[in-house]
Amino acid sequence: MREAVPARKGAAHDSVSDLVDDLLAGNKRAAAKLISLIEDDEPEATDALARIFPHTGRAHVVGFTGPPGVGKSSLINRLVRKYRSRDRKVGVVAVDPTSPYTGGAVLGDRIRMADTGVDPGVFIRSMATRGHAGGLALATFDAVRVLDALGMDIVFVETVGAGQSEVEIATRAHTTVVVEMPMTGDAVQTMKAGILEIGDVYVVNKADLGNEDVLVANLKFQLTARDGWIPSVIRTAATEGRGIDELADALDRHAAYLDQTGFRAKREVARARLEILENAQRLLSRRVANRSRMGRAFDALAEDVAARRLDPHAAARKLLWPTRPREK
Ligand SMILES: Nc1nc2c(ncn2[C@@H]2O[C@H](COP(=O)(O)OP(=O)(O)OP(=O)(O)O)[C@@H](O)[C@H]2O)c(=O)[nH]1
Ligand SMILES: [Mg+2]
Repeated sequence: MREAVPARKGAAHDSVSDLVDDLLAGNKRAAAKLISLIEDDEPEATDALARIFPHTGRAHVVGFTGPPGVGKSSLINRLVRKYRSRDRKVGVVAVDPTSPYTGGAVLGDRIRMADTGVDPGVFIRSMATRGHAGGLALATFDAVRVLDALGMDIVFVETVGAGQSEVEIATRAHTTVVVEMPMTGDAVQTMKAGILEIGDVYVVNKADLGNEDVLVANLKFQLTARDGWIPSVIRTAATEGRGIDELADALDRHAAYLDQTGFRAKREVARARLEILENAQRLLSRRVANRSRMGRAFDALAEDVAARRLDPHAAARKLLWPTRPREK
């Protein structure tokens, strides 16, 4: 048993470094394997991410958010082709919806987004959201880092417009694209609170359905500068390929703006803060989980609490810091 440990470690070590070498050489299979390790929260993923980290930071990371069915995947599909025609390498990380009853929709998504998958300059991957201990955002942006290290020039991240994901994406991407579609009536009122503050580029998709002028005008009227940048408002019809050139131009303009003004570096620092905290929380929760599995010490604490000898807060402190019971 004791001999098996270093042998296993050695093997894992070699395979991780091979995987990282392959990734840095532009091997898409290595990227797929690494993302699976991240998805499964395997310890090798942490090792691999540490090794690839110095080789990241080059890709322009663009987050897409917006209500379900608004056309995010369709737009990304078009953009992938557009950027390939501009000779840029493109990565896509799509976050699947968690709802168990959307299996069909997820499959449809994969099929639509996969038709560019044979090109070596394109890498598209859906991430499962179920049960990742480090939180979805952490896993997603670790996958983005893999695609960055793979040599992709631009990486699109598609999230579902639910919960905290819009805000999360805006704090992590270099450029945030908010996708909306025209509706009858006062469309702006149906937009989620806070959505006007997070976008760098607003897309009014499904312009082919008409009535888009009201939404465009409302957006232009309400949007204010973010980091000195007045958000662009672009009309598109993803299914027809309309407005895709303008959208790609807006993304490139925003990337150039961030570079020239130093805001890209500032956003990197803001993201680093979040990632440090998230990783710290993850380490801590792992530590808690390990301690609670330690058996007798944990049982004793539980008995002390049940018998009112110790309150749960003090017991938690003891669990985390057995030798420093007073520490908060
Ligand atoms: N008429 C019209 N339909 C569109 C347009 N863009 C997308 N669609 C359709 O809208 C539906 C949803 O498109 P998706 O690209 O899957 O939308 P999504 O935002 O990625 O959806 P989720 O990932 O499920 O949130 C599909 O049936 C598309 O064909 C458009 O510009 N015009
Ligand atoms: Mg989609």
